[in-house]
Amino acid sequence: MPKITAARVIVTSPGRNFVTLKIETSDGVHGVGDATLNGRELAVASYLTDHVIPCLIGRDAHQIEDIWQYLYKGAYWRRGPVTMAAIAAVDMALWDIKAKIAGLPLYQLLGGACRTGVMVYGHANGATIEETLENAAVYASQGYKAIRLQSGVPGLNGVYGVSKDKFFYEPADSHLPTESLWSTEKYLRSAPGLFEAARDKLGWDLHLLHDVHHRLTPIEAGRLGKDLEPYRPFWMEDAVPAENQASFRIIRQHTTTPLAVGEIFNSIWDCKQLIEEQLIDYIRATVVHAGGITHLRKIASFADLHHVRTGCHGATDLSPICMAAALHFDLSIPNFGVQEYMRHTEATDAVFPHAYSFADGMLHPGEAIGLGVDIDEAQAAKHPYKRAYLPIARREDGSMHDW
Ligand code: GCO
Ligand code: MG
Repeated sequence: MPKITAARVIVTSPGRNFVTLKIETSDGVHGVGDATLNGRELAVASYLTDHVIPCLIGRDAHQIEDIWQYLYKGAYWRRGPVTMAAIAAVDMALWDIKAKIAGLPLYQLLGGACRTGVMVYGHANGATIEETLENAAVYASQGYKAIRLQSGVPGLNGVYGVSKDKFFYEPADSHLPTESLWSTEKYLRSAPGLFEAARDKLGWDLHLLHDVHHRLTPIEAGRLGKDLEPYRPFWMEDAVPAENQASFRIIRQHTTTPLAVGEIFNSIWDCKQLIEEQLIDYIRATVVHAGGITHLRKIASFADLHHVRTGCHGATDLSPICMAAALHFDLSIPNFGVQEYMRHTEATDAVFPHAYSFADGMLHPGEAIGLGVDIDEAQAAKHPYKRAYLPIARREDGSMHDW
């Protein structure tokens, strides 16, 4: 049996912070897992180094399910983003090892390919509607079949989803949280115009998506969903903060716009009611933040029973390791919907050489054995950790709003 002989955490910041777990085995095979938790990276690094790695040494690397249960049940303190990102990193690395030993790309171990590629959506954004649509046209010309549209709101000094750099959107941009202004009234006035203009300019063949980033109440979300209906959006994402799952009933009562939620979910318990009551259409939980491939498969299987498809989070704060894991997963499940794909910078790609590739609006994990991604430790060492936070949002009266 391949025994776990060593494991270590590598923190690197090629433009943004990433936390990686590398597990080595007695067979000489190693595996990698993403453990990045944007803005709280070192908490997961410590959880792994101080509390998980000592318990892994000597274990049979093939026992993926048992190790998952051991780390989840054994901690006593279940769930939460730090714990679940740490467990996810172990899980990814062990699947990587198992597939490498089998000599197969991981998706073959997950049941094989259900599709020829994974449809992805890119991010078009701009300070104005015109700028957003120009940007969207560039994505369309690159072959994207699905595009997320975010635009500045007149009267607000910078809103969620609108970045300085058009192609490398990176919200965690400062050593202390920056502050942006929010007005629900102004946003609700401008958002439908973006979609109306988008259909005029881009036509009806593209899937158009929008992220509300937890900014609305259920009844406000119902109204926005209704206002967007004529433009047939692919989805409206994170319409409200989702701690209260029952609140989605109100949104559902008012609109047929498809709903997506879950990029910050950590386990099936965060979406059990949402899925069971068919209150959503897409579940956005990811490999890294929802307990790894082992747990995400459970969520996806449960979702499949309730007509819910997947739409995994894929922002740049998820490392190429998570992206590779997501692609193997996406390729192998029956109820895949779409995969978010924000390109990483060249510096990040140099730290994480990978086999996945983009063509015709689709990603494919490639045929390399394992996850098909690795960490170049010499490259990683060139980029020391740099504290960085996501911004916060305040309303016009100075009170805190959801981000
Ligand atoms: C998305 C997300 C991101 C998050 C980021 C936070 O839909 O891609 O909302 O933009 O803000 O991943 O860590
Ligand atoms: Mg989002």
